Amino acid sequence: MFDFITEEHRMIQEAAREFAQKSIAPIAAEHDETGKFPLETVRQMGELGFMGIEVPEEYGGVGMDTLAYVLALEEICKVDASHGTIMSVNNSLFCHGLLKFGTEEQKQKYLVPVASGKAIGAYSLTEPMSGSDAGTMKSRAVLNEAGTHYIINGRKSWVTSAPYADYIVLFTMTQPEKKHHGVTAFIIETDKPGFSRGKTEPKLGIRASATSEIIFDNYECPVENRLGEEGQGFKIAMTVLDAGRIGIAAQALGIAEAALEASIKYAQEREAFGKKIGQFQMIQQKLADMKCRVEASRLLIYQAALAKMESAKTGRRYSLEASMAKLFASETANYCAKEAIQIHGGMGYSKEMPLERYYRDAKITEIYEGTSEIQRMVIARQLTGLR
Ligand code: COS
Repeated sequence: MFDFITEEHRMIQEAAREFAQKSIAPIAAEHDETGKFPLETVRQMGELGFMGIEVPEEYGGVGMDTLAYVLALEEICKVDASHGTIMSVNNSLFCHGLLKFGTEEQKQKYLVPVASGKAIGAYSLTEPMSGSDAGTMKSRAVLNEAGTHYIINGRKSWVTSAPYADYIVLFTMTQPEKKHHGVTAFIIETDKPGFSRGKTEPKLGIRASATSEIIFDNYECPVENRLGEEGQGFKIAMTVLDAGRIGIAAQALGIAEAALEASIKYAQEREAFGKKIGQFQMIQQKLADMKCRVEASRLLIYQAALAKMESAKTGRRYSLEASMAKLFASETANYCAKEAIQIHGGMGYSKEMPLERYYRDAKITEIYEGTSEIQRMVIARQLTGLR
């Protein structure tokens, strides 16, 4: 039906499906319970090429396109959204930024190991007092007198994968008086003095993905590790988030589909009042509404992926398409996870089935990489041209 999806796309989708079912499904519940980071399976995902799908082979990736990325990510998230979070941050928020804005040296040194999955990448924008209002950060980078290093101080929060990340793309203020135009991006090596990790967040969902604070105490960042120009950081952060939001939409779609598939099966098997529950109109309505939203999400995600691919040629911003996909798919994931529990009744509420995990995991997709409120704001601003 979708002739833009090629044989190659189907192959990576199938490979991701097989890996997720064989290697992630057996450990997903346990990692959710313990909150243990799944380092072994993440490394295996790297070996399979899932950690740098859109990165050209010369930089350690597999050189495929955004459609390949969303198809693979959806399959991983259908089984476990935590693995998907780690995969999506590595691919979109780290690799995409390095690929688009990095120098050749930066790509060789940092993109190659992260895209090949030998190292883990992260992205740090949020601060304790700066979340949605990303232009108001308090952390600072000051160039030393010799002009060789930036001295970075401050605290960043909610950094996905930070406890295990080797490299982090950091956004911080170099010229606070310039507000958005005073933000600069840097590539941080996490094994250097002056860098430390704060508390790991205890989370409602995506519990196997590790999220922590990071702290900079006179961290010396060489000038050659600046990503882009001074003052370009906010645009880099937003451009990268546009890519990231397509990934989160694919993650949400995976969760929604898992919830729908479980519900269809249950509706076919479970009996009440002498009938299969799928014969009752109130269950039929839920299944029908879930299915429509899942398929509409898929179309918005394909549209956003195609817009991003086109943007590589034309430079046109795809913020509208990315935010529409993320908004709709994340609300669909929450809707489907909630309805799936209702269809399953007590079984849905039990930890014996993964429905309650889908429900907890779905919630974050409406929050991270821009809340639903922020997505609506981006969409409306794109429509009206007003700020
Ligand atoms: N791509 C390129 N440039 C962008 C952009 C994008 N997607 N979005 C904004 N910009 C540019 C604007 O064009 C503007 O540039 P000029 O000043 O040169 O005209 C600049 O960035 C500032 O934009 P704007 O005035 O719209 O900034 P706001 O402070 O109003 O913030 C929102 C815009 C709210 C959309 C932004 O702060 C945001 O996305 N916040 C959510 C952050 C987020 O997702 N956090 C989660 C982090 S990951 S867990």
